[in-house]
Amino acid sequence: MLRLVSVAIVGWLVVTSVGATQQLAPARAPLDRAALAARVRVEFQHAWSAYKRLASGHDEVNPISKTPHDWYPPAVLYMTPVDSLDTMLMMGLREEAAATQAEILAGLSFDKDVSVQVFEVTIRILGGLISAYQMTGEPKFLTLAEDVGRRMLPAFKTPTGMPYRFVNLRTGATRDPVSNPAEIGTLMLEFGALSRLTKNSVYYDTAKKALVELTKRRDPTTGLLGEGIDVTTGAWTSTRSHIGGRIDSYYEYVLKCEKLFGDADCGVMWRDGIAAVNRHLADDGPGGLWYGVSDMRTGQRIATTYGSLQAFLPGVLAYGGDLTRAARLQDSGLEMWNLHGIEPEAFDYREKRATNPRYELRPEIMESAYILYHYTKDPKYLEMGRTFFEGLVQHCRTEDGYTTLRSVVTKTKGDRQHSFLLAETFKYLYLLFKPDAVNFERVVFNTEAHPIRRTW
Ligand code: DMJ
Repeated sequence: MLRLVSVAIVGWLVVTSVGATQQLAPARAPLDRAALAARVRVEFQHAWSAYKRLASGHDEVNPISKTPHDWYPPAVLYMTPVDSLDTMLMMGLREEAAATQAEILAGLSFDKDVSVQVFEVTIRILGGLISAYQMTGEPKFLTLAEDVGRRMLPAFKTPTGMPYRFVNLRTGATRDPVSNPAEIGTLMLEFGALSRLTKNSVYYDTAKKALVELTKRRDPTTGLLGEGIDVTTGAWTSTRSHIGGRIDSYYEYVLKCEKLFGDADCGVMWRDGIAAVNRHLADDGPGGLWYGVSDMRTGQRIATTYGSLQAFLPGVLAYGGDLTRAARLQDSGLEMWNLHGIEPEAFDYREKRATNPRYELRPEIMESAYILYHYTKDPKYLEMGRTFFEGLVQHCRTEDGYTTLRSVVTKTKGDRQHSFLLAETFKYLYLLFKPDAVNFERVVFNTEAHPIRRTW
């Protein structure tokens, strides 16, 4: 039987169990949710003002070199403004929101001879515009959303109906047939909502066909997806299966597609898919619950790697009703975070070692804390949120906004303030401390944290 002994020393809390000594953890001030929400809001403004000062009119800012960054130069898609607007509205930053709305409506146009990544433009731009339309009631946002949605449709003209990765916004020319489940399966919420809002079913039907065709190609024995597939032949190009980048948000979207549209096919895809994941990818041992990498054909484990992208899964498990696995996996994520005071991109959970030491300002672990707190009201998730927020501020804040880390071990800084820092990372932290800023039951967040309301 485990006996716990708790000793409070001035400024420190020592918790030991017989036979195991845990690390000394600094005692913390009582958690003040309103004060934390206010601090998150101030840090969001710090990041936004750096973007405005150094990169206004561009996609993102490089905060160390103090230069702008555009994804598809010379075109600009206003990634940061579009990604940030609904966060500003939720935070009650009225002046910033009004100016950002005016800037987007005056400057954003999709008539550009550039080849763009369908997935990224869908989750950031199309998702952001749909949220902006629903939150402001401004019809020009819907016009822009429909314009970009229509320009992406040629990507789906393949023998399988699964889209190319890139499409030219002006000419419709496509490229990069080797795609992956995340890029094929993370379009349904935005395209589906666009159909509902414009009453034109083409977007819903096109994204759904891609999702169905992808799902049909799951391994018939294991039920797993690989991480690479050729959209022209339907053949898998990589049979590595996991819940990280290139596959992750497929699972998120089949669940959310059922929640947002009541689509029963998506519900079946979710239940079958997550059952296969729990069976073949979950790694439940003395070191806790993790999800690793297996071969989709055999289910055999080929790597014991988790990471900052995988940290979305506790939230999605909780959203799907599996609070037990969700809570255990989030505890594992916290352990990964605590090793260096901030989480790595990839982590070998058997060796307890960062295998890719970067930190990209990712939000997934905060998002999971937010969703778990919503369902459980367990204050431990508020404490986790405080840990994540403080680590972010301590290691990634710069004079000019926030930057990535090249290494969570050495804390060497990178040079990019990704737009999802403003769309997601600060939004989920804010909502964790101030949940009434949004009605959780009335919206479904897309994978870039843009809330979509079921108005149909
Ligand atoms: C975001 O663009 C989205 O959350 C996507 O699903 C994964 N990558 C980033 C954040 O990490």
